[in-house]
Amino acid sequence: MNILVLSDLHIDTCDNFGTFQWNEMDLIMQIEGIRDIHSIDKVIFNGDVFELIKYSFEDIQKANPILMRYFSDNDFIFIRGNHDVLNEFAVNHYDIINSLGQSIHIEHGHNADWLNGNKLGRSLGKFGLTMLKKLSYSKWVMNIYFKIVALEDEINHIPKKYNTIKYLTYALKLLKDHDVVILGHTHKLESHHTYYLNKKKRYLNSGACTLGRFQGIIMDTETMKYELIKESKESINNSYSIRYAI
Ligand SMILES: [Mn+2]
Repeated sequence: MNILVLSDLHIDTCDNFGTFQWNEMDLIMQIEGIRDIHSIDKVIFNGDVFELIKYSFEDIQKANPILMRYFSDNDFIFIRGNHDVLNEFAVNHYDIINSLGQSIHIEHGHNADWLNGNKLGRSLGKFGLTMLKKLSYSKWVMNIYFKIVALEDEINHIPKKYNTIKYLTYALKLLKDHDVVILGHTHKLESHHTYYLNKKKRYLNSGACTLGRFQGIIMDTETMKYELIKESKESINNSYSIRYAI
């Protein structure tokens, strides 16, 4: 079986504060193109598909009607991330066992963080947001908030923000019971091979599809052969024009 794993789209209402920055049709065409070329049997969305911390699901639906229709018309798997824990249609993880008995474990990966991984951390985060919403009528409070967010972005910029060793350590723990572990969450597309418990093990991260990027993983679950996909808006536009020219 060929799988395509995508994560961290953070689909928003396409206002100025979001990071999705995709045109619905462009994204659909990109996914469909890959499904076609690589004969993908299953598309798995590995968490943080929706930005439900900043926006309501209803507003996101209204802003992206074609994409929502596309999701509901297809037999896709949705895994829960820390930004879309409220997604009712999502599962906490997805596991595949191939004909050789090898196992692939896919989860978003936020359980490696203290703040995201426990209920207290999540409710603290929610409390902050509720307060912010209450204060959002005040322009100067919002101005200060955006300054803090910008500053924090500068200081804790990805990948510095995510100490990726932490996720590697978390993946190694999961690799005791699995042959392949695929996480998302760090927005850093990567792959590591190691021999562990006398077996070849692989940790992959599906990266992100925010800010016009398109990153993900294609894997043949029988041979465990995989490919990392990394495209920018520009390269995608070029490949569209090539496709159209033909
Ligand atoms: Mn996340």
